[in-house]
Amino acid sequence: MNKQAKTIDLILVNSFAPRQRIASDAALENGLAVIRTYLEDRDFAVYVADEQRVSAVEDGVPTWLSAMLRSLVKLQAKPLINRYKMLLLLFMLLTWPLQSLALACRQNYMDKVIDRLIDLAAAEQVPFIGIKVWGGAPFAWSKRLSIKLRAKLPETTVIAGGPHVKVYGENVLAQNEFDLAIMGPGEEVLEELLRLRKSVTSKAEFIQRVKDKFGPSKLIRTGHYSETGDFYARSFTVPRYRPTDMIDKVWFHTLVDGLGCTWNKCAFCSHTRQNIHYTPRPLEEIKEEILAMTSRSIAFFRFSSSETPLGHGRAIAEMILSSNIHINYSMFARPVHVTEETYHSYRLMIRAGLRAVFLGGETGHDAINDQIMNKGVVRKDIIDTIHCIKLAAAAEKQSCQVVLSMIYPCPLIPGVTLEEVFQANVSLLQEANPDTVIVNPPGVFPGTTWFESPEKYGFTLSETHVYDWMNYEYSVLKPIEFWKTLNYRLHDMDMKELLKESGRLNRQITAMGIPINISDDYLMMSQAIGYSSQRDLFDFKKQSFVDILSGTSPYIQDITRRMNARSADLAKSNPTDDTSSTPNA
Ligand code: B12
Ligand code: SF4
Repeated sequence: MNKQAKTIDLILVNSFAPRQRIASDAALENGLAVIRTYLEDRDFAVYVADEQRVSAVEDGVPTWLSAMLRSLVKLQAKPLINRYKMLLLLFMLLTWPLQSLALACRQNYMDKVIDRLIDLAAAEQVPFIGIKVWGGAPFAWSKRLSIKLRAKLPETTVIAGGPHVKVYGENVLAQNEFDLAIMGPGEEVLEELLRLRKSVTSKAEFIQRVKDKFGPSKLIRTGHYSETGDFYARSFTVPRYRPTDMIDKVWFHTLVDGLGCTWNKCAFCSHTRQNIHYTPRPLEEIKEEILAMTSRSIAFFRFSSSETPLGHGRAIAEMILSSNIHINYSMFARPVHVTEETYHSYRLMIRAGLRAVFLGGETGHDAINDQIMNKGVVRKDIIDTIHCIKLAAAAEKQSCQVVLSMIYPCPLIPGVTLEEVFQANVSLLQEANPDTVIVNPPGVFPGTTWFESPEKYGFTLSETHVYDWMNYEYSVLKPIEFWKTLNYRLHDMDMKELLKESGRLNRQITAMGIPINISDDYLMMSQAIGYSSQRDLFDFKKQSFVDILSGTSPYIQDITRRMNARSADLAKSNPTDDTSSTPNA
């Protein structure tokens, strides 16, 4: 790790898993770049440690082992072996000890990263370590880092933040895992904490001052998560990526186009923990951020807000077109009651570079969507919105692919059977024909309506439910039947049966010729390198599956190289911007 000339005030660490979780795991690390940029502009020295890189899944594993695993996994995928159950079983048995060895090597490597971080913190006497915590294995790793670091450097404060804290809030601190946690944007509150730390001489004094200022809880809620409205998130920061931030990464930038969602009422959704529903980001700032990125060869964007409402989406598209900006982007959207205006909005957005939409549909059964999901949309809206996007794309002579997200199985209401919901889902998909579908089993997250009244919805949750889910490691690239099971039930189904049922729908979808589990950001980028047919998507699934199962990355590396080259090409065709010559570039 490179030392900085100035004493480091804060080390920011991205947590990571031993294996890939989705194909775009190694997206540009926007959240930590935002915090670093904001704090550096206020004269703090920040060091970012980010192991989340495309080829990093192989780090720590001997080359011979990776090569052997890859060959065996490839053989397993061969139709001849796949057809004979005994032969397949034999191959799986052969692979199993190698898988365990490779995973042990990864764990060992991950522990070494912890030691290196502790050495750096000790050498520089760094007062704060901030961890961007992701769920599952990265959470376990974050806890190991925190425990070991605090044992060795008791005066260093460990602060957790990022996606896992936004979803689980105070639960990430239930066993004193970290000194503090921030639920929401971290940049402004970290500035405050750093100043506070400089004003006292010991960690104990600092923690006391934090309590005096923020209250007794070790969880500080900021931005839209703040309960009082007196929140820290007065500004948006355009992050400055450095060349090292871009090495071995997938060059798409997550652009904060706004915060939250206008509906904010779905019964299962953890985003509803935000107290303010939706705030659009000013267009001028969005423009500035896009141009800052294109000046760094980044022309692919994933909008971050949980929903980009049509009005704001249209305004962004108008700004992009009138500024002669050339980019590709993807976004989350809600199905709507389609009108002429919807069609024209989508045409405009597609003209401006919209290439993929992640649409939350949840189910094709209207009564379930209403009484169980509280989604606020009906089956017709889902079908019409998908058709509208397709028609708009055809009219623009462009491709814009749709990922439809569903929850199945799900809680039921009297008079409706699971089979009826299954059939309603299948017929929805037949009519809507999305490009890809993601089927999630029903997760019960803290702060959601399902979590508040589990019995009303037919869930039986164990005492350790939240803890189990916080640590639950899964990968959307793996068939759902291979996921680990936890102790929770829905109606008369345990988790094994729930996963089996999700798997049944997945198989039906695949049989309909629709590929499953491909994220919108990947769709948007792969189209740019000519992968647009369903056959291409199936091929992508097959090849990336070999990577993930073997813990290797040749395919993802290859496809990333091509996507990044395309990103750089597209970026060149954009207007230049003054901020590109910042000293940190
Ligand atoms: C873009 C995105 C991605 C990108 C990640 C890009 C990136 N580098 O962050 C990609 C596509 C790679 C991705 C992947 C995954 N994602 Co995602 N993703 C999102 C999304 C849509 C936006 C996040 C974002 O960029 N926001 C804007 C930036 C500025 O915010 P931020 O990164 O959170 O950072 C701010 C704060 O969190 C805070 N902060 C961040 N780090 C730290 C650290 C400290 C110390 C402090 C104090 C503060 C702090 O300050 C930052 C600046 O304000 C959210 C949903 C949403 N709308 O929030 C889901 C979401 C975060 N993802 C989620 C999931 C489940 C996943 C996957 C596991 C997908 C999967 N099912 O396999 C993978 C995991 C990837 C991994 N690395 O392990 C969950 C969270 C799960 C969890 N508990 O960890 C979310 C909330 C969606 C959901 N509701 O399910 N994702
Ligand atoms: S699922 Fe989507 S639409 Fe529903 S509250 Fe969450 S972000 Fe909003």
